[in-house]
Amino acid sequence: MSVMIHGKGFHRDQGWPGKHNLRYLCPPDGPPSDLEARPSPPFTTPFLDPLFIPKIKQAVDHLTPPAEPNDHQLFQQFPAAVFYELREEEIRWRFHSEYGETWTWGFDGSSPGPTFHARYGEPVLVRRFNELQPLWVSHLQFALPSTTTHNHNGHQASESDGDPSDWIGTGDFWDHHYPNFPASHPDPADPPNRIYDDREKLTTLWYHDHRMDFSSQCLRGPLRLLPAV
Ligand SMILES: [Cu+2]
Repeated sequence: MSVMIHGKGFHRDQGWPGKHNLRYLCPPDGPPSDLEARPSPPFTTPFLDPLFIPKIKQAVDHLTPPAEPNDHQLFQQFPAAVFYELREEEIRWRFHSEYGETWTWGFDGSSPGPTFHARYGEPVLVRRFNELQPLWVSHLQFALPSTTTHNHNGHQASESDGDPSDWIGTGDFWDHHYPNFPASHPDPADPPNRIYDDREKLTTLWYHDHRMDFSSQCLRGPLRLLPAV
């Protein structure tokens, strides 16, 4: 069979980008003999589906129980007044119209999860609930339903950073304090003063599961940092 892949001008049976790199894959049980004939994940036609645009995450009025300021190293310095609840769930999802529906994990019912819009100078607190099915009940047998979420490249204290060993199990929640301040360094002429460099400001970040030995198991989503208003 010879199928033109849209926009690329090459054929499935004539090779595809990265095909020869398959020999470098080292699955723990050894590479399947038909890896090249039946690559995993299977082919999809690029640019066939409209891009999935995650919902914009909406804040909640308050958290119950409230966040504990003393649990966060930077809370006094950057008190959060905007609160979010984020839920990790097992969901049915279709990643591409050429695939069937499959079980996966998502944040707030989608994969990737919702987009957070945050602003510099506006610290937020995200309460993340692990509502995944317990081990052996979950449909995903290759992942562990104990999770920790890292806001990639965000400047946050260690307890909010999604440390690989800070995982929580089904039914628990974890509070992440995101101070949303730009990178800075002490002013050499006046050390208590800090110098901010606009070139160090981040704009689009992503958050993802960060559990030790199971990093980035299905759970991910975008976060946009917008200029201060
Ligand atoms: Cu990361």
